[in-house]
Amino acid sequence: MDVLTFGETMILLNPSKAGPLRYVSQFEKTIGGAESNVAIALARLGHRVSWASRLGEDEFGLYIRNFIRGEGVDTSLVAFDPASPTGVFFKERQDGRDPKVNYFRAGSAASRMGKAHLQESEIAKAKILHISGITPALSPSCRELVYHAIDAAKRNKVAIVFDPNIRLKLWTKEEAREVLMDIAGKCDIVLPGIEEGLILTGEKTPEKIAERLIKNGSKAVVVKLGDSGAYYNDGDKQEFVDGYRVEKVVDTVGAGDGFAAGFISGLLRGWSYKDAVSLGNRVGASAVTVAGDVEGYPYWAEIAPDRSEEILR
Ligand code: KDG
Repeated sequence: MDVLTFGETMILLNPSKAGPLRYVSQFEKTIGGAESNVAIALARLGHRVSWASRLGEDEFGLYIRNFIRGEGVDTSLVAFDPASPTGVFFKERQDGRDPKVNYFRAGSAASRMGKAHLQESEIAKAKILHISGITPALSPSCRELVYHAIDAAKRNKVAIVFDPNIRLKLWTKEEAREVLMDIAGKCDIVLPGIEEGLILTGEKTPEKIAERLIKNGSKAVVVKLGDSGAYYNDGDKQEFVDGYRVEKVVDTVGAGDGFAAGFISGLLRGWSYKDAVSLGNRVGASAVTVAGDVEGYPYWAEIAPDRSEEILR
């Protein structure tokens, strides 16, 4: 296995028009979840990736599992819970701005994940463990699972990539900062957005944010800067890497996950940090051209048509 990731994926209901949801009568059903977004994008780039989770034993749970499995992601570590439902969320479109997000996920099947859910032997099989800061905000048992996964990865020398993914609808800034800084300090590579960097470190510039996170214990940091690209500090070298511009931004949700997948793909290919970050920028940019999270992620053949036969091992 190249990458193991775990977290909650929900049914995403996208409104047919902009404006307050009380005036919207039609929605399109798809799925949304940061970690499964990363898994799907990685699978499209040609990697072997497993997504572990817990879903309700209901129609929505089956739909999510089948969708993700259909994208070529290993879902053998997905469990179905007969006692709690699959989470749901609605986007609320606001013209010219990112959509608002309305969650119906409290008490969901995924929020009941815990330590027992992910065996150390499964974590040991991966080259990279991807963790997002959404999971520790879901419940105390999910937080325990995150720490368990980090400890197991460390014992088995599996590199850990951490995306803070701060969701202020799930907890306060203060709580998020305390828990996520602690987790970040235990992870090898941290991928904050610039605003997340400010929340975590109190610093405003990418250079200072990266410096603070390295002092906090991480080996490398990449600060995402939207269409301006990204800045990395790998503990040795620091550099800004240009972004990719797209013609029309429809919805930026899913861009950070695309970035994580592109960057991880570059690392797995043994590329330099600069090239890995650039691939991250490219995959992230392709996510913003569509309303759903994953529809825009490219296949490896689109990235490198001349190397579409390349098989990664
Ligand atoms: O990164 C995209 C996700 O934020 C979105 O799909 C929903 O996972 C999600 C969350 O918990 O907010």
